[in-house]
Amino acid sequence: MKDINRVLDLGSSKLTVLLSLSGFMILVLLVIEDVDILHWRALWVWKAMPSEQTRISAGSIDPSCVSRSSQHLYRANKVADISPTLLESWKRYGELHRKCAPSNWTEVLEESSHVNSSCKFMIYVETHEGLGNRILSLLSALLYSMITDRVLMIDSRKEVGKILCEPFQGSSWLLPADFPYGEPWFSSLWFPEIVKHAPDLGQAIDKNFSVPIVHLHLAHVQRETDKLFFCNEFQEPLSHVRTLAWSSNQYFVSSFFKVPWMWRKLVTLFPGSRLDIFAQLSSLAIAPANSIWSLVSRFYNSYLSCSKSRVGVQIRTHSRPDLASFDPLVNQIVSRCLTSHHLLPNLSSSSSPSLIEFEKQQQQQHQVDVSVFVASLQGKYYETLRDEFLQNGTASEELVSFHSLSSEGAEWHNLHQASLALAEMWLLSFAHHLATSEFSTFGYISRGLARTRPWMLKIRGTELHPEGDVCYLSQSSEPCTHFPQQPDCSSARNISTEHREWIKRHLGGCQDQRGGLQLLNL
Ligand SMILES: Nc1nc2c(ncn2[C@@H]2O[C@H](COP(=O)(O)OP(=O)(O)OP(=O)(O)O)[C@@H](O)[C@H]2O)c(=O)[nH]1
Ligand SMILES: *[C@@H]1O[C@H](CO)[C@@H](O)[C@H](O)[C@H]1NC(C)=O
Ligand SMILES: *[C@@H]1O[C@H](CO)[C@@H](O)[C@H](O)[C@H]1NC(C)=O
Ligand SMILES: *[C@@H]1O[C@H](CO)[C@@H](O)[C@H](O)[C@H]1NC(C)=O
Ligand SMILES: *[C@@H]1O[C@H](CO)[C@@H](O)[C@H](O)[C@H]1NC(C)=O
Ligand SMILES: *[C@@H]1O[C@H](CO)[C@@H](O)[C@H](O)[C@H]1NC(C)=O
Ligand SMILES: *[C@@H]1O[C@H](CO)[C@@H](O)[C@H](O)[C@H]1NC(C)=O
Ligand SMILES: [Mg+2]
Repeated sequence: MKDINRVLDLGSSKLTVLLSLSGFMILVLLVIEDVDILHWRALWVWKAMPSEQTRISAGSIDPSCVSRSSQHLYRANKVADISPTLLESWKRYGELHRKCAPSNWTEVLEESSHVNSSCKFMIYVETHEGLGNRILSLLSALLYSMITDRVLMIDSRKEVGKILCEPFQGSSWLLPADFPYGEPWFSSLWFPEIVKHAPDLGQAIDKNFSVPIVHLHLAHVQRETDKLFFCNEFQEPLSHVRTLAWSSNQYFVSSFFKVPWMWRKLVTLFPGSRLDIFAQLSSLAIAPANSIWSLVSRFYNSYLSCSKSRVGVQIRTHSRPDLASFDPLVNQIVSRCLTSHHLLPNLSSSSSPSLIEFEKQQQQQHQVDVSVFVASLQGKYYETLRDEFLQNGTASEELVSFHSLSSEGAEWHNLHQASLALAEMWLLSFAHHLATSEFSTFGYISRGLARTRPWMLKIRGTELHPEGDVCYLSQSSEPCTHFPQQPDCSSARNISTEHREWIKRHLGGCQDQRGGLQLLNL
């Protein structure tokens, strides 16, 4: 952990920086040859370099998206280890995006003969949900688009397109301003007009798939006909439909692995047991835009980087009238989880433990031992934790500092809160140790980015038990699919033995949601 501090302490030794820069240039020259996408050079270079020499160099930073290359250097688990087949497929997918980006969407949607008939499209519909749900849905739509060779496009009027970088070089994933959007549906559902009137899967089946577009309704509640999306037999006919629209709030990647056709594609992209799919996909496709990254980077370097260890705590309650209320039981559970599992040192039982010793120690070296980043809608959790540690100090006399970026007080759907939420997800992901809330998609994003198994805080609902087991270690860094669907497929029994064995090994229930489905990866 010391080396990442050194990495960011660029002023400390100009000589070292110069030496490593020249080494870096040679490596870049060696590596660039076979990697033609500028953004990904940095990833390759890191893999080629021993971690001790990793340096942020201006040469490797894409000015239009600084976070893309830099974010990995801030993580405890620095190397963005991406499966070579996935990287290859991502490069091909970027090419497809460039070749197929249409100049006239009316022509695409009317299936005009002017449009290259080998190009197919996926419109990601940004629903009215928390940011965690929207990102999970986006990554699911992206992975499905990759394995079905569909160009993924997103709504340029909403938030996701504003807070994330463009993932493809030389091609935009934003639907253009002159896209035939139409009027908002009701007050908040900004479905493009064309999507609003599009047939759903059931109607498409009735029409034998001879339709220009199908709207896939893949939220947590689905009609029987919507669920048929997860049946093997409908994948082939769907592949002939020019445009699909994806509206969802779930991480369906786990469910994809149950569909034989998708499973065969996916196991080549993610071979072996390295199933940190969220981490790999997000490191390719989702990077905070510069406006958000500047906040993240400034916060990290001001408050978190100088400590020996970093802890991320995300406090999100569910199933209660006010999700942002302060509950002393929640506070007790968080405190207890952090100290009993050694994420934080124990509090001292008296308010002034050997003050003289402490004073001497501070005069010699005054480095903060642990910095804790707390994310919650309710700021009082952060304040209470900070005050406890200020008042009592720790039994070991280690220093713990607490930090929080926002305390919004309620959940709003606007660009400002989405920006803060994204920044906080990323700041959490830089921690060496994480404690996140059960059932929270917000927490799933931070652990997925961090590629780590967090401690799961048992603070869901109102019947809380601050004695006993207040948290447990997550079985996986992958998000839980809260509501995997149980479709009634005619092909249900037609699963190969190999596939069945794979499912038994790599898919399990979730620890924080009965009936959930999760990829087990670590
Ligand atoms: N800035 C900030 N916003 C938060 C925080 N917790 C919740 N929010 C807001 O509330 C929304 C939470 O929704 P999600 O991101 O879907 O996460 P979740 O509610 O934990 O997960 P689900 O219950 O599965 O929906 C975010 O998009 C934010 O707008 C927080 O700690 N910080
Ligand atoms: C797009 O195509 C439609 C149908 O062919 C046509 O009416 C329209 O003028 C075109 N728009 C532009 C900007 O070329
Ligand atoms: C149509 O798109 C495909 C990519 O899917 C490309 O290979 C082909 O060259 C394109 N054809 C034309 C006429 O542009
Ligand atoms: C449905 O479409 C397929 C090809 O997409 C065709 O082979 C089949 O005959 C069609 N069936 C009906 C009833 O139209
Ligand atoms: C912290 O206190 C608990 C008892 O409350 C004890 O079991 C544990 O060992 C202590 N941890 C350390 C690091 O001293
Ligand atoms: C903090 O110190 C006070 C004495 O000032 C003590 O009563 C209290 O139990 C201590 N808290 C903990 C958690 O040990
Ligand atoms: C069963 O699966 C095999 C290979 O996966 C496929 O060729 C066959 O068409 C499937 N049969 C049915 C009834 O879906
Ligand atoms: Mg939510």
